[in-house]
Amino acid sequence: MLSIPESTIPESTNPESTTSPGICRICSAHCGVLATVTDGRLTKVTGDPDNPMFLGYTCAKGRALPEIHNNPARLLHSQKRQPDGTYAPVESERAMDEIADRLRDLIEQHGPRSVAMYLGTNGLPYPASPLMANAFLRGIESPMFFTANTIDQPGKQIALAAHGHWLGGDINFNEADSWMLVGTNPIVSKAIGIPGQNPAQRIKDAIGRGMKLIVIDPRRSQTAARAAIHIQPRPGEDVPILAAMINLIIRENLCDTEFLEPNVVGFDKLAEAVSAFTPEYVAERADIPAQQLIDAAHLFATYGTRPGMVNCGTGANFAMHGSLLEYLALCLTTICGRWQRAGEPVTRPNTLMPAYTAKAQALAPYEGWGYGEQLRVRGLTDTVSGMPTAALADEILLEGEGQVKALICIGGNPMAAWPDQRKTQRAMETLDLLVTLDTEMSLTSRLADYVIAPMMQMETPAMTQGSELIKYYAAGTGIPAAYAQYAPRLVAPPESSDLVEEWKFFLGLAKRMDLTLFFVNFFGGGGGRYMESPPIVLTMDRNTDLTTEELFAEMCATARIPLDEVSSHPHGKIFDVEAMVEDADADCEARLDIGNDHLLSDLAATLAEDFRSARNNTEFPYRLIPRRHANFMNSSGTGLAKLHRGKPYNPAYMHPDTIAALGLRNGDAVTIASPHDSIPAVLEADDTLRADVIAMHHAFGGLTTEDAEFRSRGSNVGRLVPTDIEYDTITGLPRQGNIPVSVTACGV
Ligand SMILES: Nc1nc2c(c(=O)[nH]1)N[C@H]1C(S)=C(S)[C@@H](COP(=O)(O)OP(=O)(O)OC[C@H]3O[C@@H](n4cnc5c(=O)[nH]c(N)nc54)[C@H](O)[C@@H]3O)O[C@H]1N2
Ligand SMILES: Nc1nc2c(c(=O)[nH]1)N[C@H]1C(S)=C(S)[C@@H](COP(=O)(O)OP(=O)(O)OC[C@H]3O[C@@H](n4cnc5c(=O)[nH]c(N)nc54)[C@H](O)[C@@H]3O)O[C@H]1N2
Ligand code: SF4
Ligand SMILES: [Mo]
Repeated sequence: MLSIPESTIPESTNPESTTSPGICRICSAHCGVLATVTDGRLTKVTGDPDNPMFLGYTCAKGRALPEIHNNPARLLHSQKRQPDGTYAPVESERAMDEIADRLRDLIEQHGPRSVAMYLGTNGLPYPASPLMANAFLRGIESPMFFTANTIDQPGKQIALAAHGHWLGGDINFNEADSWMLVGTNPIVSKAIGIPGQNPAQRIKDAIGRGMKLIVIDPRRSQTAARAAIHIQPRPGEDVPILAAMINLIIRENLCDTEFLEPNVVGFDKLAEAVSAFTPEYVAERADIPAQQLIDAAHLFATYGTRPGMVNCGTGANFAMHGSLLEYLALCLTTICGRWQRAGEPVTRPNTLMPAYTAKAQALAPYEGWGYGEQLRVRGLTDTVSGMPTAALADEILLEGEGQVKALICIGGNPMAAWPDQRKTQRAMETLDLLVTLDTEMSLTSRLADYVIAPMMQMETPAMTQGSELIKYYAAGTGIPAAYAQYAPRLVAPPESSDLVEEWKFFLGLAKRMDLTLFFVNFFGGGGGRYMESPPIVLTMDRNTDLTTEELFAEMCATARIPLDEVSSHPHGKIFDVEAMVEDADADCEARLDIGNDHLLSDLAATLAEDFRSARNNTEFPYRLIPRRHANFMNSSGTGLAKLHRGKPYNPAYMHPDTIAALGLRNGDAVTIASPHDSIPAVLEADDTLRADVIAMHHAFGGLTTEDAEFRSRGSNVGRLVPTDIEYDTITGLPRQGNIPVSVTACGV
């Protein structure tokens, strides 16, 4: 039975203004907010003081939701490219007719593999959208489902597959005495390590309680500024640093042997593999004091009565050895026994996800890569982290059997965010059919045949299930409490608009193509991640007629707390769930593996790297590293004055002494060149950086022909990144960080 009624926009006694609780889903924190609708328009979004999880917290992005909704650049009608290259509105039902026809033709001529899909970050706000998109692709029997995950931190799932999962789950940050963060800045990103629900407050509380934080970052980031130990290394040296810490902890017998003995295999292999990573060797490589490395290892291994975990972020993952890095982070966590144990509370007990019994035991490693669909380039395959997105442009450009001819992009922006922007643009222009689902004429939409205009956040029902489930992708993510919120539609789409909900677009295509779809809850794609409970499968065909609210109710049919119970607490609720980690099964033989041969042989290979001559690269003397912008979610929002505050570009941040040594000045225009390509940029002094490093936000800039507009659009960092020279051989993730670059005045 349906528990959630189809929501109608609230009628208020005061017709002018209504304020209701809602959920911002711009990022995975999913803050509970208060949304004010005045005369049918979203006019104000603020924090919700009555939300027990967020206690009034929001960030600048969430508070800009009215400007995002009412943005004059927002598409109110789907668009179709005309023969002369301009765009004209097309009725959404008609667009579906035409797209279904073209897909049918392409599949008939070239087979189902010719149709690919790419899911970007704006799948997250609409929980049914990625799942229906994936069901559609399976419906046409194409294996070509790609997501932003494989240009993000795919090593997290690879590492979990190689190491196994601890079924007792994560330690609770809010109770821990120490924590280590490697190349992540959760105070800004709300993504990893420090819980994303108001991370600045969480870390303040934690430090007040006595927590000691170790942060490894070439920049004194907002998070590093709060660290007890901030290691500020050369970028790209995180693998040696973690190996050295493991080495020290093993040599000094600081491991949790009681935990290791019954739960873990591979210890001797790990000990052998890290043995060459002495503090002195790594200190020289990473250009850090050896004593600081030793102090950090000691702090992590011995400080406090409830010591914490280690989590890595994008900065560290982009440096080519992401899978190995994430594996070493799990190994370090495991040798110190940093998992929740029998008799302790379950940190992430699930609320809109199914209840389960957490057990103090291992789930054995499983096959993580090298199976399934083979790509036609670089020997890459499908993996537990999904198909390698960095190879999709090649699959579009490479002629022959299996060539991709049609691409559907959902809430993603390849032209802004994929590596090798020039190749990406060639690929987008080569496609027979490019469809984007986007709220504006994004860079990618400007190359599309059809742009489908979707409803936006507050025009659709919302729930926190998606924020909960990210814990299955990685340690240190997800909601650390039995918290959930549901919010109905809060505002009607603008008058005379023609907007579709994305999942209905895919069901609409399927109906026209007479497909029966199997909608699988929880995971839209990407294979064999572990979950305790079986997913829900819904069969959908041309007779299916569901509201989004009904679909949400189906998706939550196995929730620990029923959706109607959750929805009866409009400000969200932390439920009283007594979930404790139970003892291991008596017959459990599964073990975590810290001696994976494949990954440890990669570690041996890093020893052979000639770091001294790489350091003395006079042609490309600096290293370009990534960092997130507090006011934008990747490319989203960069055009909004309220968010860019007069600076619509992404500066090249550089240490003031380095700028001066180059004879340049703050604000100068420069050319940043990598061995692959170059971009223009504007220099900005930033003394939080190492002197040999430049930091830039990604996903800015125009098309490849629009470099002259760099002061109004910014510059595309992905342009500097080749996809096929240096990459993680398992996931295909290219070296998107630690990029060797030169900086020269460009006199604009
Ligand atoms: N060089 C470099 N490259 C990187 C990174 C880096 O740090 N450096 N980071 C990588 C990472 S971690 C990621 S996740 C990827 C991101 O890659 P993508 O997800 O492909 O990029 P986004 O810019 O997040 O794309 C978001 C798109 O969604 C649209 N949008 C906004 N709101 C809505 C909405 O409500 N509905 C719909 N349908 N669309 C909407 C925006 O207009 C935009 O076009 O980039 C990766 N690329
Ligand atoms: N405001 C905001 N929030 C976001 C996003 C956004 O665009 N804006 N994007 C979202 C997305 S898609 C993701 S994936 C997450 C990412 O979340 P995070 O991984 O936390 O990303 P960043 O905030 O860029 O933090 C990366 C840090 O790594 C450091 N770093 C760079 N190179 C290296 C290196 O080689 N080694 C080490 N140790 N550190 C290095 C950088 O200086 C930076 O401080 O954030 C999400 N949240
Ligand atoms: S932290 Fe994320 S979810 Fe919260 S208001 Fe900001 S963008 Fe929205
Ligand atoms: Mo990401």
